[in-house]
Amino acid sequence: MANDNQSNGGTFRRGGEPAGEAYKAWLRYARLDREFIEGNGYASWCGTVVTASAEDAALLATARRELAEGIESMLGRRPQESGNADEGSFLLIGTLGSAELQGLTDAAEREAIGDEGYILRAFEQPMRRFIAIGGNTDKGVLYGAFHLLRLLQTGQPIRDLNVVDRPASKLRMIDHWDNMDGSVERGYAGRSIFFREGDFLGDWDRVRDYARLMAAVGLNAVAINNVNVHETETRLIAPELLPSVARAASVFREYGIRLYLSVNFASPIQLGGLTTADPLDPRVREWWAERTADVYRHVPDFGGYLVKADSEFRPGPFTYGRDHADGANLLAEALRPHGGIVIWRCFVYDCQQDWRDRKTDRARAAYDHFRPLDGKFDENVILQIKNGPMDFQVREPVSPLFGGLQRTNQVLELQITQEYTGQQRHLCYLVPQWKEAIDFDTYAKGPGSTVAKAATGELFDRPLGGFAAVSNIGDDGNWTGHPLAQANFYGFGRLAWRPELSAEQIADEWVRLTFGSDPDVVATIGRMLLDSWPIYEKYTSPLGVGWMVNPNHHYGPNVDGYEYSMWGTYHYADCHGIGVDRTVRTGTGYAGQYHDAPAAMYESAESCPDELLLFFHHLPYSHVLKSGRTIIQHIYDTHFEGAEQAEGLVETWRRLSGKIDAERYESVLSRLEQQAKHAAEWRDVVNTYFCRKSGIPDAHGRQIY
Ligand code: GCV
Repeated sequence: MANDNQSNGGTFRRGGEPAGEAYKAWLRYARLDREFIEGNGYASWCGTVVTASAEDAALLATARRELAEGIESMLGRRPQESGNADEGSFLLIGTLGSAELQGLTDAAEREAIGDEGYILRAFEQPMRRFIAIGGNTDKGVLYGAFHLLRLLQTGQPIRDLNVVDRPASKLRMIDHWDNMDGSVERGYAGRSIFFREGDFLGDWDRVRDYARLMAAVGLNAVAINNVNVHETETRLIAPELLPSVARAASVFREYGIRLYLSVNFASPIQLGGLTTADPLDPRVREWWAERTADVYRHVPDFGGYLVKADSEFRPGPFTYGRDHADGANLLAEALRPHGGIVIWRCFVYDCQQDWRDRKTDRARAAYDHFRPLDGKFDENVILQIKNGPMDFQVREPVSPLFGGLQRTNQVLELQITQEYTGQQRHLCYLVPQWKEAIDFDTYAKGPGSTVAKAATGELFDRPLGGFAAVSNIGDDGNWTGHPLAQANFYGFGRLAWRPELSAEQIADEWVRLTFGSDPDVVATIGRMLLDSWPIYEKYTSPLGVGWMVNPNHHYGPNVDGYEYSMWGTYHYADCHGIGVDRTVRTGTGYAGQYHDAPAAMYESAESCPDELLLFFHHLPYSHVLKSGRTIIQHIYDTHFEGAEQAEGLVETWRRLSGKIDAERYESVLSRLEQQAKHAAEWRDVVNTYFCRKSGIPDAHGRQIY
């Protein structure tokens, strides 16, 4: 199976040259062992591709091309194309309604796979043996093709293949925070792949390569511009930029991905020359209806608008004394005739708080704003809710809007880009963090009411729902800055498709696709990934305390960096203790925003899990944790441990020398070395701060400054 460390091609080309290994990411299609190919019958099954006739669907052509190129790269021989499904050995691709595939499934199965699912099944018949890749739609077929390619690349048996699969949710989306000057807000992998100097960059080959990577993990939606929509980006929906938007949309369309745009709520003023953007003003409604119709003239399958309103100085309905349902429904009305949707963000809070004010709690804000509006949003509105109530910190509880909103479509927003988790200089595999959020039980309808079910729409029987995440992609040759940060993008796509996959499964799969199946490589990188978030948490933020970072760029330790600021981000450390009292009894009442079981768990320091203790409680440094250690000793111990483990990652990686191509090996090594150095800085700053503040020495007498 694939255990070489150079692949043999695939479709990626950069400037006419074969792309580097890192560029190919999870679509390397490394050459498989000859013996393995023979032993598993790959060559005979995959020697010919038959496309079911009478189909002219665009995505079938994409599926056929992907299969041809992937198979050629892995098996060393390009499959033949044929129209003859009567005899021989072949892959049969097509929609289930076609004559060739019609009899192969029953109605129940066709129903089960929905619009985007597929069956993947091996048939052995007297005159012919074939693997059918069939979907109700050509999009399903494309996903099925990528599934088969994944099985081949990871060396799975295909002889008795029988897969019936569909995505858990309708919306599986990537949000880019790309600006048209080419910068990427919170981007750590170079510049935008879409924009440069106020215009589209026009590197459509790269955009196509990106669309392939997305489709291969089942993603079906992309917003290409930052939710902070500045002046130039406001014009993305104006006539002069729409042809380029259409061009971008057509590239994504080849891979079944719909394009969305982030829009400026004040567009009617800034673009339309009106004096107001009041959502209830008929002129404003008319303006949005007309502009939106024009967008659809250019992009008939345009996905819709993503909106950040009344948040961090962005305009919104509050200016006009209207609420967020008024704002979202305004755009929903404009999009409805065209089948588009509004994705409206719940990241709304007071970012000009007075730090002396101990009553206002930013964690409460999203729920306080949106819970009263439950049921007031139009059917084509989806509320996009960040996983936690604050802002993508290393550790946060789940937003109580999950389970709190019962009559509103919702989508879970995660952050792949590592703003607060090491900025792609540190290794931090985020899938375990996301899994905790996705698996969290809200108890909204009793036990088993998980966030996954709320987000997919299953829990409250909502028509729309899904998962969105902020991209970590840039124009770096390896897409993500840190080569191992590709695992986060891959992992998000896989989870959005199937939230019940485990972090371990995803890591294992990603490593095999990306680095080959050498058992030592698979085990080592898998372990490094799985350990990385706990390690990062140890040397940075203890027990649910966040924000101990340098203001603005958010890299590196600064314990009081946000303590006396206007952003509502405090830990309240003094000489006695630390943490935010968010209980109902004595604190801000945030804990009461959850349903009974989680609310009770968080309300009491006894039952609150250690890792979130200081998020919910203000406690003395001498408080004893469930681990048996005091808070202060926990801070010291974890910071020493975390920094040591970060150093350990360097050593672990070095053992893979010679087993990984030099480009990726060196690139990861240099980042791990930086991480180890920087983890020591975190350790010393945090330990010293708390030692000085508390006056309590480390029980083990280690060096603190
Ligand atoms: C796009 C955080 C980030 C901002 C980001 C914002 C958001 O505050 O620091 O860069 O803005 O979240 O999600 O809107």
